[in-house]
Amino acid sequence: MNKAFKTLAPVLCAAALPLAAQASEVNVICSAQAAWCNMLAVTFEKSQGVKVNLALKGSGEAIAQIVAERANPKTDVWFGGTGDPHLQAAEQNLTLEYRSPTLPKLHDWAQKQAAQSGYRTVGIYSGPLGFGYNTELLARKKLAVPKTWADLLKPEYKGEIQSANPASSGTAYTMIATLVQLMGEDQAFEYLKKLHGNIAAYTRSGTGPIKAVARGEATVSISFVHDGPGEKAQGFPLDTVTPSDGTGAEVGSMSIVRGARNLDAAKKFYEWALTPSAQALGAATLQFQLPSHRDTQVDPRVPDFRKIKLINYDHAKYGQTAERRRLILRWEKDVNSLPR
Ligand code: S7P
Repeated sequence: MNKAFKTLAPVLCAAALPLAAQASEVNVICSAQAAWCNMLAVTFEKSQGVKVNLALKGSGEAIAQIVAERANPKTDVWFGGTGDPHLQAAEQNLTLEYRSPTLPKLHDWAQKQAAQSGYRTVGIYSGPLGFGYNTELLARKKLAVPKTWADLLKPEYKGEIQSANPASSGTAYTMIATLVQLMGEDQAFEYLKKLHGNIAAYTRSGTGPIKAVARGEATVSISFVHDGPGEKAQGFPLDTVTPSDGTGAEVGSMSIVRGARNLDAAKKFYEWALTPSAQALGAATLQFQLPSHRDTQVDPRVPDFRKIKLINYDHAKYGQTAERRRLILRWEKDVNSLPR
């Protein structure tokens, strides 16, 4: 055998292997909290023998990256994050149509998310929007627990509230879409202008405000309430409440990127992430969203949806690229430009 061929033979043989046999890594953007993402990566690697290259990004940053990589995708799977940007990615043909055999075993809201995206995304968890508050700070400042959206406008909360910035955060966009659905658009923007006067800071990421409240850097946050029990379990004086006048819930989602380089590994990760044992890793890392697989054990600290006044959030409408862009632009122009 010629020397050059002998050297190249193993490489050539590997190149001739079917893609599936070579798929030993998967590139995942994870938009849940770091502890959960890391646990998913380590457990998947150990149990399935596929290396996970993990990038941690909030929902807003994740969609921006997937749009930027459109011509040359480097991401295979996008796990977690609010559902609206996943629907946007589907609408922009950035994600792959894939019908999981597990779909019938998921809660209706998770299946609906899949159906309304043309099966380009799927619900993996859900969680309601509400308020986090620092119990010690509230007591020290003699402030009442806010119970309604209107309560947040009271003068005594001036400079006490943190929210994320809707331009960068899926959580904050969920807040705008929720208020628009609750109040009607013009009234919601009047509300947001008044709320702006009471806001101490807008954070880049959706989880920033509740962490600041837990650590005593702010008194009240507008946050997903499932992020509360994890902070409390770490010893912070934090509690949560959902507004009694109604609120929205996210459908945290998962999508496979169209043009994924490691498609077989991507599908393997996706199917595994939908299993009850993988979904239980959320609560194991103190993340208390409601899991989408009906057989996943539900931790008692997961918010009880039956006790929350939920609006019938129109994910299809508010997940549209044009609608999201329009509402965020209006927020920038009518609200964020105002002095505080
Ligand atoms: O993991 C907690 C959580 O609240 O964060 C996710 C999301 O990445 C937040 O993104 P933004 O920073 O863009 O708001 C939520 O899906 C999830 O429930």
